[in-house]
Amino acid sequence: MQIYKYEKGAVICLDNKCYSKVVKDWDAFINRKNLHEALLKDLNGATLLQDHTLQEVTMPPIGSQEIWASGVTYMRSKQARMEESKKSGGGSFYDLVYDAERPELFFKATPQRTVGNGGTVRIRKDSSWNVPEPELTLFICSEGSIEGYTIGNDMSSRSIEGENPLYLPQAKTYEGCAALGPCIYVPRRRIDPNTKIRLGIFREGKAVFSGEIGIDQMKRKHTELVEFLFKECDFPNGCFLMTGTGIVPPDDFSLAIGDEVHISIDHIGTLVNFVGK
Ligand code: DO4
Ligand code: MG
Repeated sequence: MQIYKYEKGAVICLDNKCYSKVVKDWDAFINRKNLHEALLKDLNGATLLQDHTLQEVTMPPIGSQEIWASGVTYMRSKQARMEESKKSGGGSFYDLVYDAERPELFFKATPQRTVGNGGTVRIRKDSSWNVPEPELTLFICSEGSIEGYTIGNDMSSRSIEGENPLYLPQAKTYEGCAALGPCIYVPRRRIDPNTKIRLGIFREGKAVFSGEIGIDQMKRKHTELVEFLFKECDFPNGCFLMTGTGIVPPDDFSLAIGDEVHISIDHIGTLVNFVGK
């Protein structure tokens, strides 16, 4: 089952049928334990849509929640960070965190800094090396259970992060630094471990990079990340947690203004964003 956010509420899609439901409070709508069962009950009061064009859904499926992120959860990410911070002497931190009990978790974005499908993500003006990071993103309810999944783009400055690992918050958090969408996928059980994430970057209509990774390549369990995130933080309306990237373009690649970033994850769909100033 997928839920999309639009101006008046939610579009709930199940078995190729889509229903619209007026929702006054998105936070309360998604922040429910056993969300899948709750949504099935919600279908009773919903209107069946005859004609739906979900490509037009552009609102990120977020209310007032914080977005957090995990890092260095895939081997490819560990290698890329070690390489980019070699000169600054920061390379070994990434090696250590990959194997440590405590995962790397960082605050990524507020809803205001986040765009939806079709929105414009930004690269920092003081950054020379920029990449999108395509990440499976968990929606966790206030009680700490994983209730859904969406697609996240953890836009990142590799030049700032590589200069000094202490600059991570500046490399990761700025206006237009995150995209979420197009919907929240709410399966009956946890997401299929064979799920694939795909990234395509297009410049003037031509593909300039493409990559793919399976979520089964992740070093850590989703529940392990959530357990650490919830240790000393409360999230009254739930929260989103990006689970890290396993796709990193080669070191000579940097995003340019006008690029189109397409991130697809099985069962969820495709999140398309444009890179702007
Ligand atoms: O440690 C730096 C950030 C790592 C990250 O965002 C990732 O692995 O996805
Ligand atoms: Mg990331």
